[in-house]
Amino acid sequence: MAATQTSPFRIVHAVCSHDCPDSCGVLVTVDNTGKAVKVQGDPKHPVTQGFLCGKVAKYLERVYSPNRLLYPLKRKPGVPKGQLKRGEEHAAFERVTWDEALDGIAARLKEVAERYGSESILPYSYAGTIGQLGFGSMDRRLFHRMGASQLDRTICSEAGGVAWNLVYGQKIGTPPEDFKLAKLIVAWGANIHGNNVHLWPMVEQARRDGARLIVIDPYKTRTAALADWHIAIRPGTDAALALGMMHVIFREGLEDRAFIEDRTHGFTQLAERVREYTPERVATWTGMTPGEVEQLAREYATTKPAVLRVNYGIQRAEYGGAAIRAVAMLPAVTGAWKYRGGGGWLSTSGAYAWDKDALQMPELAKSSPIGRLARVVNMSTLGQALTELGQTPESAAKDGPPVHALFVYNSNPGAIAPNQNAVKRGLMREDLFTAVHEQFFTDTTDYADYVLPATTFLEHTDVQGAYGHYFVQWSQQAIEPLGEARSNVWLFAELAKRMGYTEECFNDTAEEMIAQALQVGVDGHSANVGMEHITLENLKREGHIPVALHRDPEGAPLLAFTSGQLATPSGKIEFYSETLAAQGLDPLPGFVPPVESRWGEAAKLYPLEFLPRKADNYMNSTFANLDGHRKMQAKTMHVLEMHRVDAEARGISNGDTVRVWNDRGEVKLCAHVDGSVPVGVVAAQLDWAKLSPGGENVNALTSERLTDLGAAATFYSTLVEVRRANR
Ligand SMILES: Nc1nc2c(c(=O)[nH]1)N[C@H]1C(S)=C(S)[C@@H](COP(=O)(O)OP(=O)(O)OC[C@H]3O[C@@H](n4cnc5c(=O)[nH]c(N)nc54)[C@H](O)[C@@H]3O)O[C@H]1N2
Ligand SMILES: Nc1nc2c(c(=O)[nH]1)N[C@H]1C(S)=C(S)[C@@H](COP(=O)(O)OP(=O)(O)OC[C@H]3O[C@@H](n4cnc5c(=O)[nH]c(N)nc54)[C@H](O)[C@@H]3O)O[C@H]1N2
Ligand code: SF4
Ligand SMILES: [Mo]
Repeated sequence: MAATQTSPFRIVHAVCSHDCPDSCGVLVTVDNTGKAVKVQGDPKHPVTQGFLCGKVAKYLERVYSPNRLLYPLKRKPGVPKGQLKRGEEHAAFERVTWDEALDGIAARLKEVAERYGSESILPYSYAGTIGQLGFGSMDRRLFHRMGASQLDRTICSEAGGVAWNLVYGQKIGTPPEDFKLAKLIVAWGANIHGNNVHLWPMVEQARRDGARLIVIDPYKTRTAALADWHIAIRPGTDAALALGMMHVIFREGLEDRAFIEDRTHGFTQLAERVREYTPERVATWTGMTPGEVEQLAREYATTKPAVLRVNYGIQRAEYGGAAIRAVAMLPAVTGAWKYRGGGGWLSTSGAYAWDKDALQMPELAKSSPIGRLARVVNMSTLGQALTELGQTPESAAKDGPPVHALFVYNSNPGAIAPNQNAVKRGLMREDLFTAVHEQFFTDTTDYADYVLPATTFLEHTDVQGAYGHYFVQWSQQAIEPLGEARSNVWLFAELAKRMGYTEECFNDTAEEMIAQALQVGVDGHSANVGMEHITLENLKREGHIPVALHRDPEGAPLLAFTSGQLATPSGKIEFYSETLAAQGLDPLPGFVPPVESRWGEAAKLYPLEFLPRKADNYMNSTFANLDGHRKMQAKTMHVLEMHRVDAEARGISNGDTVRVWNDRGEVKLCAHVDGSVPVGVVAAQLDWAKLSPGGENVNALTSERLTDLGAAATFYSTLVEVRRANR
């Protein structure tokens, strides 16, 4: 957006790149010295509506924090790896130039590749930025060319994504703006107020017009506290509830027969399956009464439009895939998709047909030393990858070499990866070389050989979609990088050159790559269906442009899944999946209790179900190091929320220091009796490990067990026991 000639300020259109469904349009005010002086939500963006969340409203505290990493660092000779106290990190490192850092890293990676094979190099990244370039572009080009192991990015949404796509073929749904029109909103494992706050004004508008809000969440979130009905379901039992609702719906003839006939596949089998899910049986699993199951089913099936906001909470459980499939089928059973403001939404990311091949260039793997795409390592089992993979002759023969070099960016695995003690053991290995590209010293940089300074979204250019709305957005660099901070694109392009790679693609600029991501049908790449009208030029001019899926040519919102062939094998909404049957998996959704649940063997030793939660004022582990954000979060920090019954059974009173432990680890927290949890469930929040008492956070307790679909992490299927700590 052009600045007026006389104004001492410019306003730049950027996008909040944190891992949040809202992907807010951000207007950055920059003064004539080049300093950003204000960030505000774009008032013209229909979902941002001019406001930012509490975390990012204070963003300049992050950008200009005195603790930003400003130049490359190298571990001092002889200083062992391991957790450092906040403020003492600098002493472990010495400042080097970018040239020294890049040459040093390239030399080590070459040496590792020669000695152990290129697959012993593992990139580790997730969603520090969800800009298309920052998340995955030049980095993938480099690592494909290198023949480094590929990373299966499963830590967040794979179980749910796979499950949703099995039913609908595409991750799209009701536009958030249409929630205003709903008469019933069900937030199912979705903390709208905390994690998706820009949906909240739509919910409020609907409620002003008479809608009811039902929240299904074991934890009494801010959203649950504001609901008309909060169902504190037991963790991991959502599939049972959804199937029980269908049982009631079919028994009472509340389904939409015409819609089912026309749009779905496998109704007969589904109807047969749900017969066993009587409200009485469902009640024993979920902790609800049979009457509540019936009431929910009736209210859901008879209120129109009814909309589900399903978030990823329910798929961080061992059978989270089955749970999302079952819940996702509800609007197909009742025909809720036919009504504007009805239906539901897990993610909108399937609406964005970026040309990923152009961005990531998997064909470069052919020029790598192994001449093919490399093996895939699951990021949710990082502990195993660093401590077991390839470390016995059998594993080496089956899985390939051990990991000898780890390149971390966009992620803080020292805090966010499950089974933290295994991860730490791995990071401590003397024979592991680790480089970390970061904005701050974190739990992970304490184990790095090199720490490289990264830019924030104010300091680099990118393009972004969203998983909570339908607008492609242009994110323009607003200020010069602080110190010697550099973007992901810059770093991986430079590193490619130091590795000796001469392909032209390593010279592409950010704008060229954005044009590639948006290109239509070039070089045999797929056309960007629904994004054909979006170009770099008009995006720069407009700031945000809706994808075509969102509106038909007359401008009316499209009703998802109500017409045409879907991208499922049958072309219809699939209740029954031949794909799963062919893999020997249950083709229908069913309820199986997690191994780590009150029904599992381990519950004899560890009887409490643990929710290691996200903090409302952080973004996973991001922001936890900033004092302003810590202050906002202080009330529930390092607190174990317990039900009175569980506390009394253990002689625990409010304010007691408690040990929370299982086979994998232990954390010390302060008991909060009468917390926001039902009987049998305890909850605590994710913080940085190094800022937690004892130097370990909640992920010391979580496991590397994977979900039924998508091989994803199971943070919310964790059993623990709790005792008063000896003081
Ligand atoms: N403020 C803030 N916003 C965030 C994040 C953050 O850390 N802080 N993280 C971002 C990220 S990475 C993501 S993926 C998104 C997604 O965010 P969500 O998927 O909404 O994330 P969660 O908070 O993990 O889960 C949502 C709710 O599910 C509940 N839940 C847990 N287990 C169960 C269960 O078995 N059944 C049911 N019904 N509910 C259950 C949890 O108590 C929680 O309140 O949010 C993003 N937004
Ligand atoms: N116990 C528990 N564990 C969890 C979860 C939970 O709910 N409970 N949630 C899980 C989920 S859903 C997710 S998505 C993961 C998230 O895991 P991560 O994606 O690792 O998320 P963050 O903790 O936000 O760490 C991101 C890091 O990237 C850095 N960063 C930001 N922008 C850039 C950039 O442009 N370049 C580079 N190089 N770095 C950048 C930030 O400074 C930050 O340290 O955590 C998972 N872990
Ligand atoms: S974190 Fe989410 S709500 Fe906050 S500014 Fe970023 S996109 Fe918007
Ligand atoms: Mo996530």
